[in-house]
Amino acid sequence: MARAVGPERRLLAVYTGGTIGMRSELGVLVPGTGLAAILRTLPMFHDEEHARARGLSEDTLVLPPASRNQRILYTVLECQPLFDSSDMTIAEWVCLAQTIKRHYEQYHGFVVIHGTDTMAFAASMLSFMLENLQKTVILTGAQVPIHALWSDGRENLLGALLMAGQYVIPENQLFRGNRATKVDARRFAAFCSPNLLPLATVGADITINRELVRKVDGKAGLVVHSSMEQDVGLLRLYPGIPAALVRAFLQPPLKGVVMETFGSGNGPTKPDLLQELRVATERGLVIVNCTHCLQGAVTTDYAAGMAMAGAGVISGFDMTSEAALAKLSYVLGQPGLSLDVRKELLTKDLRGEMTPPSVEERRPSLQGNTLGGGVSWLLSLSGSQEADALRNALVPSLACAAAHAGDVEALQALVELGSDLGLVDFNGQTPLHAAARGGHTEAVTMLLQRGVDVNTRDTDGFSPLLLAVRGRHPGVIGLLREAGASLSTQELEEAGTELCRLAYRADLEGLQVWWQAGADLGQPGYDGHSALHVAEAAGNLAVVAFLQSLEGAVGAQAPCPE
Ligand code: ASN
Repeated sequence: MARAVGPERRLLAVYTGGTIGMRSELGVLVPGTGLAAILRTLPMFHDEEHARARGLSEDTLVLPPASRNQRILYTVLECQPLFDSSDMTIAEWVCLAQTIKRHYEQYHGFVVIHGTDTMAFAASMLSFMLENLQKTVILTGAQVPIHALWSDGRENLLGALLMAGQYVIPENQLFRGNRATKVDARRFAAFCSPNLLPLATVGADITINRELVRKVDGKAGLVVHSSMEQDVGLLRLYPGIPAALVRAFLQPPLKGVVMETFGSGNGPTKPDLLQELRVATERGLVIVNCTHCLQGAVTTDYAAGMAMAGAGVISGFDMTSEAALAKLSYVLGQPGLSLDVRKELLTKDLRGEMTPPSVEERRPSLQGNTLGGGVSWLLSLSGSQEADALRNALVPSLACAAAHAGDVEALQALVELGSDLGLVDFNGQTPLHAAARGGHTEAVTMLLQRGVDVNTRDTDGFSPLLLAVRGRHPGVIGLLREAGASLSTQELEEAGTELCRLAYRADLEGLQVWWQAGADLGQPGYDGHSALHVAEAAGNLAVVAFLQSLEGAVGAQAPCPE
């Protein structure tokens, strides 16, 4: 950020509509043409004497001197048609970005005069469309028309022209545009920037918050990204929202959704709702989680927040919904990127729109062990082809190691990286096998919530359920059975001999986990004897009692939970 030098600063004021230039027609406000003509009559906006003495052309206005040796000259470019900003869409904002590009070399800075209702969306969209911006672009508007006796329009527009003329701030507003949101329909202080301090405050003096102003990269030229995805939407959750309604909203052609959740990114944990989210994200729909609170960020502090992440929803951290929608539109509109790279871009700060927690803050446990270090390192790789190939090769083994260690944070980090947790490692095992073998209920829950295949077999034909039985993990067995896991015919047939061995050793716990997993405890061993025969012969009375207590004695199977 630097103070602009030179005796004359030329600005382009692009007038798109909004209350600032509106007129009353049949008792309602409608967009009004001829803003430049109104400004020409107001001495604070035009120094007619100076314009004449300087021989300025008809379309050029000049402000009275703001500082001793500098004049701000500006031209109003009136768009056709003019809009109440409620009618603006991505297409109009693309035109706006292209207008700025067309006039970029001619002017020192730009003021966009826009309706306030959707100004936060406009500012966010422009922040993504305009890459390597090296000139100031300020959006301004008003709550009351500029020609009214008592209007905020004069102060706002004058402030914007002075800021854009005197400072080089490659940002969109005195608030950073992609951090602002409209919070009042009537008051003059209509906007706030809940998660970032203002870039500048205007009082008797203009005070610039220098550390917050993004640095200009002097070499790179302006790039306008016009291919913004239009099939993006915004869904606000409310208590009791039906899964069917969410399903209806998430249908194609929608490609990206900003989902406004409660508090720190929490949502209902109803299985049917989570299932709809999971189905949609697995289909390739990108969902970004933003809090509907004005201030604060999305976290996974609560199970209700973790459930969102588990369903494949990406954290929007402290982004406003407006910024998140614009970012989605930008990231999904970029041609030729894989879905994983798009998702990764969404978690990164691209234009100062969010404050992602540092890797250390996000995954404190990752730093203390080799596994976490590996995941952090993977996260830091950028999206080159080599990096992607390396990542794809390492992810399945790392995911299995994380699952076996019950390290849900590492698994979550891999999910944020866009990893598929259903992939198999060199043993043909999935993370679910590893978590089941390790007896980690939290990891198993997380994997099941992500919809991994519960009956997948490894290269030896073993299912996660069999590994949980062998590891004697009743908690995991319960979760797997609830999710529809069952032992295969081969696993059941082979169980007979094992059951007899357990009965001979009076290993009641071992028999119980087989029963819990749905095995037929009457299954004979290799010599045709059942576990009950063996227990009776060995005089293991507790085992005999247990086997007989099962409904219909042996031959009964544990009921599969609904
Ligand atoms: N409806 C108006 C608009 O957004 C509101 C305003 O500018 N104050 O265009």
